[in-house]
Amino acid sequence: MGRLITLDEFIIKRQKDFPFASGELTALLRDIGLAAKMINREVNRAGLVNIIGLADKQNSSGDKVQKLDLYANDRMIEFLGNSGECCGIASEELEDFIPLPDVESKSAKYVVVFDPLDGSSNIDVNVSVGTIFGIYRRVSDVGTPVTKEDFFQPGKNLVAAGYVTYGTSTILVYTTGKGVNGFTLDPSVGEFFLSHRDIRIPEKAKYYSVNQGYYLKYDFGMRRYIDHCNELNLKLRYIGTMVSDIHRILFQGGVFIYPNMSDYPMGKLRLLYECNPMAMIVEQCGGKATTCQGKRILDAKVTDLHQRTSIAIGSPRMVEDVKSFSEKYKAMTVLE
Ligand code: AHM
Ligand code: MG
Repeated sequence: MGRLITLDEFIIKRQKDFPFASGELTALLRDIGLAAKMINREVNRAGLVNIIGLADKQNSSGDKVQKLDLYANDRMIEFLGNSGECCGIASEELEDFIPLPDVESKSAKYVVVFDPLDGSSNIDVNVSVGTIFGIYRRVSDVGTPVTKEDFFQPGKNLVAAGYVTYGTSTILVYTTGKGVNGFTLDPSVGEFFLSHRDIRIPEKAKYYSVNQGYYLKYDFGMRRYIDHCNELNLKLRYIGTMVSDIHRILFQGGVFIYPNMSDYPMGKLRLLYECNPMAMIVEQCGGKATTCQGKRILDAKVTDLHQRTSIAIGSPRMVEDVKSFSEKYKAMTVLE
């Protein structure tokens, strides 16, 4: 067996694969890896240091403590802001984007979008959560403040995307458009090591992942698709953290669906921070990511930083089935 490869070594080795290879994207990915280690440390200590729960609480020593998702948000901003490679960020936790000033008069070319801690409803109960990120090249002129057009790019313009899952192990998975690789954190040495090379998603599988509790809030096509999964005796797996559900699907196959529903007619999940980066990763693994009506997620026009979309993502044959059911019952698509 060869020597273990660290995330940093791997990123540097792969730099030449990238069309604009100048080391900037490499440095940016490394900074995100560092932020992930900080977030991981805090996620692991959350129960001990009492930073779960609501913001603005005091801990037992009377210090003000921060909610974990805000902590994660701050670490991402801090590491990206000091990198000198990122000129602007947009986060699920912030209303508007933030332009970042030049660092040491270096003008950055990239903007980063992220969900600092996905799966917030699971934080307090020790169920796995994750960080999702996507990187675009800016479209406005280098050296000027970023504009909203830099963020309103379709997902197909992403130059890199990734996620970190803080589960039984902490795993960082990323792509720069040449396949997908995963790295597991060895906490004893504080390094991510290459553990999952060139991940490929199974064509189909015996798993489906959807919040079936909302069955009656879905349209007829979605209800019939769920009935179909039940008739086939497929196994339902739903963690309630998109990152973790999709991470499982990358290896075991299956489909993750967050449909349009009466409470969220456009779907609940965010296009920029959640769906686009995960769609790039899944497509790079040979999977598919569409709306529940079959439109490719990465082609969706972005008109709002917090735009929502429905999503069906995972094994290609299963994502196509979702579209077939939507088309077949289109005439009956009434959300009650
Ligand atoms: P969050 O970013 O506020 O955590 O919300 C997104 C999460 C996803 O990770 C998950 O798939 C979904 O919301 C679960 O929603 P629900 O509880 O409605 O099924
Ligand atoms: Mg989220």
